[in-house]
Amino acid sequence: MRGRQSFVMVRRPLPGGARTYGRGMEPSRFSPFSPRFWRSPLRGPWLTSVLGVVLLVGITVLFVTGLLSYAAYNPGLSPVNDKTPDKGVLGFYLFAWPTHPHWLYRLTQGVHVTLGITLIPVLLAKLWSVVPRLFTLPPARSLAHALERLSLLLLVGGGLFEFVTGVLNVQLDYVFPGSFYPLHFYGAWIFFAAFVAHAVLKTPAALRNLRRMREERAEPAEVAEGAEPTGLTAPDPDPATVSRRGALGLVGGGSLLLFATTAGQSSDALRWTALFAPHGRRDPGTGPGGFQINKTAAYAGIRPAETGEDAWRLVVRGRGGTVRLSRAELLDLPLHSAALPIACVEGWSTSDQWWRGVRLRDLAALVGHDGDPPDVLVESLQRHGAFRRAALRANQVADPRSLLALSVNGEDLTPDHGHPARIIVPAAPGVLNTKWVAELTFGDL
Ligand SMILES: Nc1nc2c(c(=O)[nH]1)N[C@H]1C(S)=C(S)[C@@H](COP(=O)(O)O)O[C@H]1N2
Ligand SMILES: [Mo]
Repeated sequence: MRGRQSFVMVRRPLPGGARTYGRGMEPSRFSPFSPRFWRSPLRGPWLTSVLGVVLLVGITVLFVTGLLSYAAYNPGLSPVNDKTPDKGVLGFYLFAWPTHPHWLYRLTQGVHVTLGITLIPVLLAKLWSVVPRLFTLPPARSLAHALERLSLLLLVGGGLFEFVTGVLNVQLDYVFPGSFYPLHFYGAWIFFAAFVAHAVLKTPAALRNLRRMREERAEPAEVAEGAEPTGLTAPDPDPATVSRRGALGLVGGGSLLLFATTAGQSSDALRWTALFAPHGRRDPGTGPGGFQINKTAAYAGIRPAETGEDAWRLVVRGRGGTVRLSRAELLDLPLHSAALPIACVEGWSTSDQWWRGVRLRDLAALVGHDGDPPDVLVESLQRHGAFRRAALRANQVADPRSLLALSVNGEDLTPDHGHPARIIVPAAPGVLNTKWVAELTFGDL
């Protein structure tokens, strides 16, 4: 492959348009496996290094916030919460999700989704910048090279898979019924393993490129000239139509635009700006219940007949026995208020709403769990769907702000927000805030 080397190293046309490679060795410029097929003068170590360093930081944050989100679901607590029962050692880091600060999940998941969407242009530009390398022939020169190619496949495939599953889940409302969690979770580990291997191999060179650029105040093109041959720089470039800095500006501008049309999903006041956020345009109505709704009562199949004062009874079970309470009886128990947000795995969240209801720990005490309340299994009136049941951990039950809420912002819960009663727990993902609650079982999960 002597000829191929020279394509990579020599990019300047010689006088008279002659090039240094021999005529007979020129691969076709119509084959993507030929370096001559890739003609953009923008490609080069500089562009790839800048994008790579941005992704190094960004994807690490995505991975950490993703693992936090997984932990926040309490998957280790009960099979009811666990969408990935075969996780094995991948659950090694699971911990009891705290209830402080009360906006914790709002922050971590808002960052996860908004950052993920913001990084899409950077990811695509990075792939574009290295695409000639993805086509290099032969596929494997040695075992080590074969392994490198395999890790690249997992890196590119895994990266695209994680971004696509994440965006689809957020945009299309559970296109993978029940299977999003395992897909996105196992995919994340495969992707991140390949990402770490890649970062260890490439970060030193990327940082070297950027440092040279700064120290020598060199132009991007000169950095490309001086850098080791990477197979990134077009041997036979077309004339430039935009500078490398200009191209970077376009990518950054795209990211900024996505950020500006996504970030508003974490604020009630700015939600109208969140054009790319899910439920951004679903009108939750006005008044006390006029904040973001995920699934409506109609969607969940809740019939008005089963939520009326005569029909509905809350069943509370514990080691001391079982009690059944009407809504009127619940309203006669000591009521407490808590200002807490709804924060969904999809990234959107509401500002704090004023919930009022019975403390979960008081309900535990009613059925024989005084002092030190245990875990609780919450079951909804809803008959189908992944979110009709959820388990809460003892620390969540014990928090005085954890309520079986009966009203919000000064009025009875609306049907869509969970009337006759719903769970609200500080710092927890929305999915644990079960609506249309029918039964609570303390202890014995
Ligand atoms: N029974 C039941 N409770 C549920 C859900 C559901 O689908 N069914 N969705 C959960 C999810 S994913 C979220 S984000 C919150 C949304 O609450 P909201 O619609 O009142 O904003 O409710 C949670 N409680
Ligand atoms: Mo949610």
